[in-house]
Amino acid sequence: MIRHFHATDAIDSIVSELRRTGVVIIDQLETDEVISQFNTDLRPEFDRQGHLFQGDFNGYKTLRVGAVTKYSQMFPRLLANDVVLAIADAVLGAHCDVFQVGSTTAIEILPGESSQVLHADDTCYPSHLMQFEAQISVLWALDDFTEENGATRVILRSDKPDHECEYETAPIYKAVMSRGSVVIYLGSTMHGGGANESDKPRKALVNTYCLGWLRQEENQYLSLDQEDVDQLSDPVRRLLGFQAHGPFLGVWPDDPDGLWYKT
Ligand SMILES: O=C(O)CCC(=O)C(=O)O
Repeated sequence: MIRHFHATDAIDSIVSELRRTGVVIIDQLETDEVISQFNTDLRPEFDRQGHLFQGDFNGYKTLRVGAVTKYSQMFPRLLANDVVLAIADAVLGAHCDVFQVGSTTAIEILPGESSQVLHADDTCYPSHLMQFEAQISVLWALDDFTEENGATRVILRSDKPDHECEYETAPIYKAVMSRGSVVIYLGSTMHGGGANESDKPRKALVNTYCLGWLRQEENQYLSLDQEDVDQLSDPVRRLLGFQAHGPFLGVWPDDPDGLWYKT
């Protein structure tokens, strides 16, 4: 079973379950008003460009939008949620000076979509060479996630500890949760979108957070215009990767004041 927590639960106990099973749900982390506004902001983009990313992996009845920062003023609030950042820091902080965003993707699974192939998100890195987790994924429910409408499917690492081993026989659990909740999984956790057997779409936002010395999965420097970046608060801009990692990585010669690098 995927264990559910509340935002007020101790971060240590959430992180300990995340390390043990590879996945946790935190219920009602954001209000209905914020999620409604975010959905309203994203709608035109799902309709305009969502179909462009269809394929065998993403599905043919699924709409996707990347570089989500551009499309909603609510996005920074979701991205930089205190509980999410505390969990990311607990998992990643010991292995880097600062962690950063890996990717930002909104996903709408339409009725009739079949299950996505189970996969681990950290395969964008040579994670088999690493002794620790390179990233976590934080998937926000933008609609209620039910057994029928495509709730994310997950295999617990406590059932099958090594994601390289055969996982076909392990039980699969669905991240059933209400809108405004999040399912958080480690980069090594096997998971995938579920089949949507309902008559309504299922929307989600998935943000990944990775070690600050890794290349980001989604290139924020090319995805975001200067105007987009200028509108962000300093912490959010840094979280999106607009900073050096330590004094020697990602340095920028036009930064005589050292503001690009700040610990
Ligand atoms: O939509 C979901 O529930 C998960 C999607 C996913 O895992 C992916 O596309 O990598």
